[in-house]
Amino acid sequence: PNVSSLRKHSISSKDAASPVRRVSIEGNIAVGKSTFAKLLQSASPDWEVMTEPVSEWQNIEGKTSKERDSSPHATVSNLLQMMYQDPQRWSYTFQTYSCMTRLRTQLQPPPARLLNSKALPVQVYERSIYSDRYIFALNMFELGCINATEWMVYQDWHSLLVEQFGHQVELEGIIYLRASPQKCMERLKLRGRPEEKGVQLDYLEGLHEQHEKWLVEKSTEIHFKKLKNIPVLQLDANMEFKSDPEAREEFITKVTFIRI
Ligand code: DCP
Repeated sequence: PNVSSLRKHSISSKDAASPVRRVSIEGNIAVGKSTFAKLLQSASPDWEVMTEPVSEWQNIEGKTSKERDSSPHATVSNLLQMMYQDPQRWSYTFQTYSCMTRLRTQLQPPPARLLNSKALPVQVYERSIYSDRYIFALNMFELGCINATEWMVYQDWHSLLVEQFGHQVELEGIIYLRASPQKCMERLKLRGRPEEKGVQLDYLEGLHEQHEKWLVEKSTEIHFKKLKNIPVLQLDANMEFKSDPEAREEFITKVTFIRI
């Protein structure tokens, strides 16, 4: 799949019922998804980024007013940290919560500005409920951090959610930011998120393999027919697109091309 197949696809599959197109940015930890998403947003007013709800995973407390009333001093948990510190104990819980909060975020209606746009508005997701399952949860299962029963339960509720809500967050394309695990490790160290201090290169290598199997080799067993046919635009994210204006320009050109 290349840029032209993504373009062809987006023309033919424009869903008249949906006022916006949705595209997800996928890639390894710290590859630069947020930077790239901001770049897209600044390049065109018709692109709106929905960021990943990482802060919710770092900061969990009772959400409903009833819960707050019953325990005003509820402790705040950092589930991201708990998962990295004790993956066997917390991976299932983390994967449940990250997928649920992502879906909740992505189900929010697009802003009016986007709906009123005369051009073709695009909502850009940082990751998707599909990478939650086919990259992270699957990887944790294969590493033995999610056991067979947890994996069965995860897949069961994930499939139900996709059946019920999938059409509301349906993707027209995926942008795969592809970089070597070594490059991601450099960027991860540079950004220094405290919870990720213990992340080792072999973990990033495992996640890289999962991305390759899903988006390049297409050998991951995917359970949703529509997802199998989604076009993928691959970008070489080893380039320093944050600091190099030429690399930035090249990325934008490739992505805007798919909108014609
Ligand atoms: N994570 C996870 N399981 C998921 C989703 C995310 O374990 N299903 C973890 C990986 C990271 C953190 O959550 O430690 C944030 O995930 P991302 O890689 O999506 O976000 P980044 O901030 O690393 O992206 P980037 O630097 O590319 O913008």
